[in-house]
Amino acid sequence: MRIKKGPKGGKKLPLSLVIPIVLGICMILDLFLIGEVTGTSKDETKPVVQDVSPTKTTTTANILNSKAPIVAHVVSLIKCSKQASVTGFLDAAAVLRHSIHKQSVHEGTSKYSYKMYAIVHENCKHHAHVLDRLGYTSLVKPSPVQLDEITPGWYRDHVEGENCCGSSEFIKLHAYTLMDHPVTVHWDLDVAVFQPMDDLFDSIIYPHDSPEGVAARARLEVQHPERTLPRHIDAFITRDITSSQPWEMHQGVQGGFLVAKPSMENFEKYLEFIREGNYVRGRGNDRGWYGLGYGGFQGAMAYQGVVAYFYDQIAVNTAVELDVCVWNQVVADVIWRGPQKMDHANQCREHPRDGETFEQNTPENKRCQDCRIFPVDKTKSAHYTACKKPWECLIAHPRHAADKSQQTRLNNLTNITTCGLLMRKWFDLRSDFEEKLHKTAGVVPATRDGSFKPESFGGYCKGRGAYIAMNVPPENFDISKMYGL
Ligand SMILES: *[C@@H]1O[C@H](CO)[C@@H](O)[C@H](O)[C@H]1NC(C)=O
Ligand SMILES: CC(=O)N[C@H]1CO[C@H](CO)[C@@H](O)[C@@H]1O
Repeated sequence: MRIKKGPKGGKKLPLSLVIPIVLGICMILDLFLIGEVTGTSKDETKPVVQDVSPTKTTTTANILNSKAPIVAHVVSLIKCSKQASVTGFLDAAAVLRHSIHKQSVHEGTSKYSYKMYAIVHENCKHHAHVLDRLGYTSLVKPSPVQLDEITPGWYRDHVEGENCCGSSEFIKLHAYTLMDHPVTVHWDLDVAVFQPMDDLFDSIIYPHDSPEGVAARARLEVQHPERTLPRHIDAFITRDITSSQPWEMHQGVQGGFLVAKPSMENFEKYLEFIREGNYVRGRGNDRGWYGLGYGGFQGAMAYQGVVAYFYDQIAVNTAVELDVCVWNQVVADVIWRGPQKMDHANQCREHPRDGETFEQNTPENKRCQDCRIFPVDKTKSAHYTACKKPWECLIAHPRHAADKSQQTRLNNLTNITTCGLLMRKWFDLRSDFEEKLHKTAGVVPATRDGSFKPESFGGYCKGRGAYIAMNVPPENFDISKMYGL
C-alpha cells in the first residue's frame, strides 16, 4: 500500500503503536487552520497491516459505587477511510479521558463523576472496538438526517460538500439524547481539560436562585459580561471568533466544545429545521440558515452553523457563550487584518457589542481579549487547532506565502510561546497516564528521549513530525481497574 508522504517524508511507527484499522476523525476548525498555516498537506503515516482480533466488549467504568452525578463526555467518529491512518488517535483519546478523570470526583477535584462515550457513524462501526479498551462506550448511529429527508434545493445539493464530513457530522447531535445524564459534553478529540467544569455543570443543574446556582453563576467566565444570564441555562458554547469578520452579525460555534443538558426535544428541533433545508447560499448577514447570517463560514451548513442558529434563533436565551480564552482555547488571532475591507483593519473580528460602533470595537478598547497571550494557568480547556496537534510534533509557524496580506494574517495567527506551554500540559497528562498504566497494567511507558523541543513536547518528539506514540494497553485491558472505579 502506498500513500502520499507527509511534509517531511513520512515516518515509521513501531508496529505495536499503530492502530491497525484506520479512522478518520473530523476536527472542523483544524482542517481550516492547518490548511491555512502549513498548506493542505496533512500528516500521514504508512498504514501498517496488523491482524488484531476484535476486543471483547470491555465493561465500561463501574462508577455506581459513587453517588456523584455522572456527566456524559462524548466524542464522535464520523468518517473512516482505508487510506488514511490517524497517528496519535489512541493517545488523544487516552489523554482526553485522563484529563477528564483528573478533574473529577475520583481525584477530589470536582463533585462530578463521568462516563466516556464515542458516537460512531454506522460506516465506521468496525472501528468502534478500538476505543473500548480506553473505556469509551460506543454508540453506533446513522446520520440523524438522511439526505432524502431534506427538502429538495440548494442546501440538499451542497451539504455533503461541507467541511468536514457533510451531513454525517450531525451524528454529534446524538450527544443530546443521553438522557441518563444530567449534563452531556461533546468534545473533539484534540482537546484537554485542565480545571474542573463544576461551575458549568452546576449552572445547568441547579436553579438560578439556589445557593449552588447563584455561586456557580457568579464564577462563570463569559464572553459577554454585559449580557444578563438566562434564567435557565441549558448549554455552554464558544464561538469560532477567529473565523469571523467584524461586519458579520453572527459567528459560528466552535465545534470542539458543547456542554448541554440532554434533551430529546432539542434533538428533534434540530432535525426538523435541518430537514427543512432553508438555507441561502453564500456568506453574509442575509445568507445561510433562513437568510439570517449563518452561512459561508467554516462548517456553516453542518454542525458549527446549526448549533449557532439553534441557540440564537430557536432555543433563544438558553445558552451561554463562554470566554474563548478560558474555555476551548485555540490561541488564535481575534483581530481583523484584511486583506478585504481594510476599513475594518485592527478591529475585533467579533461583531461590535450591542449598541456599540465599529470604531469602538478594538483590542485597545478591551473589546476583544487577545487569546494568543492569555495566561496558560487561567485556561480551563484547550483545543489544539491553531497550535497544531500535539502528536504532529510541529510548531505552528507561518508558511511562506507570496501574498503579503495573507502573510500578515499568518504571522499573527497564533503565538508559539503560548502554544508551547499548552503542548507541554498535554504531554504532562500523557506521561501521567502512561505512568499509571505502567503501575496498574505493566505497560511500559514509551521512551522520552526525543530531542525536538523537549520543553514543549516533553521528550515525545524525535524531530519535526516524528512522534513517539504510547504503548497501547493490552486488548483485555479494563481501564476502570486502572482508575480504581
Ligand atoms: C506570545 O506570548 C507571550 C506570552 O505567552 C508574549 O510574551 C509574547 O510577546 C507573545 N509574542 C507575540 C509575537 O505576540
Ligand atoms: C499583535 C501582532 O502580532 N501584530 C503583528 C501582526 O502582523 C503585523 C505584520 O506582520 C505586525 O506588524 C504586527 O506587529
